[in-house]
Amino acid sequence: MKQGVIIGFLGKTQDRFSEYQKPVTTREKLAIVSRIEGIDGVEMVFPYENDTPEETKRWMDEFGLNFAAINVNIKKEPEWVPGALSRPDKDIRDRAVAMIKKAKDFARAVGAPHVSCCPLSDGYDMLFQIDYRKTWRHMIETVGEAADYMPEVPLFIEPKYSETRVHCQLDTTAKALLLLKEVNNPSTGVTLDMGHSLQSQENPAQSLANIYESGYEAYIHTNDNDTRADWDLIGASRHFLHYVELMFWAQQCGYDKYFTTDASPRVFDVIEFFNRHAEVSIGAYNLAKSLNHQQIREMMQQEDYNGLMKMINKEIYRV
Ligand SMILES: [Mn+2]
Repeated sequence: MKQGVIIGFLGKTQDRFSEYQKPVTTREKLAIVSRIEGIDGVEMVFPYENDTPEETKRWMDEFGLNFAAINVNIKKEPEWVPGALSRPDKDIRDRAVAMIKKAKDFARAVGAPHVSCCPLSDGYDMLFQIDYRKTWRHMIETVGEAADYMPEVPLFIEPKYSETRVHCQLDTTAKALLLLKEVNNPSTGVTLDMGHSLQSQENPAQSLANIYESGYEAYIHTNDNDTRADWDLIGASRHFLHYVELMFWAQQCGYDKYFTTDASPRVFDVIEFFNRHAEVSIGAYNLAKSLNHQQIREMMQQEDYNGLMKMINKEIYRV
C-alpha cells in the first residue's frame, strides 16, 4: 500500500469562522511529509504550491518523496469563484481548460502520474440559477478538450455533492461516470474521495467497483465525515467498516495507485494527525488483505448472509 497526502493541509487552513495552523512554504510542507510515518506520496496543488518543475523536483528528491498526483485548482481565481468549466462565457471556460492543460505540462515535467481536478465551483446555489442543459454540455466539452490534450497524462475528475456551490454539477460518482462516458476518452478516470462519496449518500466501496466496472481508472482520497458535510476527518474515525470494505474492494479491483489523504488536521497536531491517519489506513488495508477473499465472494454467491455477518463480527470487529 502506498500512501500520500494533499500537502495543502500541512500549512495554514481556514473555514468561515477560524484559521488553523501556521503558514509554511511548499518546501517546508515537503519536509513535514518526510517526517510522517508511512507516507511518501505528495499531491500538490497547481499552480499555487509549486516552483518551476526543476526546483520542485529538486525539493521532492531532497526529501525522498514521490508524486501521487497534481491537483489542478480551477476555483480560486476571482473569475472562477462562481464556476469555471460550465460558465456561459466561453473565454472563462477556455481559461479554465488552459489551466488544466498547464497542470498536465507540469505533471509531465516533474513525472507525476496524473492530474486530478475537482470542479467545485461549477454548480448552483438557488433554483432557476443556471441552464442545466447548456451547463452540462459545457462540462462535456471542456473536460473533453482538457482530456484530449497530452493523453499520456490522464485526467481524473473528482465529484462532490456540495461546496463551494450548494449543489455541484458533478454531485455523485455516477454523475462523474456519466460525464466521462460522454467525453469518451480512455485517458480519464474518477477520483473517489471517501468523504465526498459518503456525503453523496453513497457506499464508497460500491462506487469504486462502479468506476472499474464502467471501464475507468480510479484514484482514491481517504478521509471520513458524518455524511452531512465534507469534514475531512481522520480516516475511519466514523466509518470503520466502510473503510475496511473500501480497502477490500480496492484489492479486488487491483488498485495500485497512492491512497492519498484528503483529511484536514484543523485543531489537531499536524504530524501526529497524519501519523494516526496513515496508521489506521495501513491497518485497515492489512486487515482487508488478511480476509479470505475467495471465501467471502463464495458466500456472496451463495447468499450466505449469516456467514458474512459472522465474518464481520469475528474477522473485522473481532468481538
Ligand atoms: Mn478529495
